[in-house]
Amino acid sequence: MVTKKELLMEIDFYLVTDSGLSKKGTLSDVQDAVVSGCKIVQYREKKKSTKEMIAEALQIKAICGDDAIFLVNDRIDVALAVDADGVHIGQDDMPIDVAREILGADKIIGLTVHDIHEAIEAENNGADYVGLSPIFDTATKSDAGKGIGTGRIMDVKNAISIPIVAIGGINKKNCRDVIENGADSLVAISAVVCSDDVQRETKEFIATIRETLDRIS
Ligand code: TZP
Ligand code: MG
Repeated sequence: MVTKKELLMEIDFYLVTDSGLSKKGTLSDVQDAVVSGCKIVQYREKKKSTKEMIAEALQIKAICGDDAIFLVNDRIDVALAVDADGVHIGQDDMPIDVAREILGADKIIGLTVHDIHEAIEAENNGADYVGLSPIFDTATKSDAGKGIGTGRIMDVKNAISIPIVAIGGINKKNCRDVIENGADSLVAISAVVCSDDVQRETKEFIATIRETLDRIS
């Protein structure tokens, strides 16, 4: 069986949940994305109680099963409570070495980085992948800052060997450019969860990413 860490090397479209933006709800979005071939889901929930999050996280974990990696944003306690595959944390969250100590070697830890220096530090401190953010301006995260542009992705790619997940303002028009410039995977929140058809959007993102990766390899 492929381990979740091995599966991390195969990710293309990466789903991050957003219950505030979602048209059909978080569980529906996860279900639609996973049946459409999405191999990684991050449960990002800023408004619900810990109790509600644990209940929802268990349902997401069940949907992901062996098919998709299941990560929890920020909340290491919630990830531990439901035995998620890992966490995604930011620069101001728990330091990565402390998170690793708590979670153990087998869990996946993703870290948000904004530049090449943070990316190198993330790899040196044991991150399994970096989320490079934000590539473009975005209204989805109010404190995301200005888009760094696709040109910066390749600089990061040349400096680290763990996977790069691009995030921020990505849609179907600009996603080829993101992959051509060195991203291994990408997140598109509003472009997917605000849609009427999350299955169609997920499939189209995956097809475009795969086609672009094949063309440039
Ligand atoms: N982290 C950096 S940008 C962002 C997050 C969670 C929001 C991305 O959302 P969208 O709608 O894909 O721009
Ligand atoms: Mg965070």
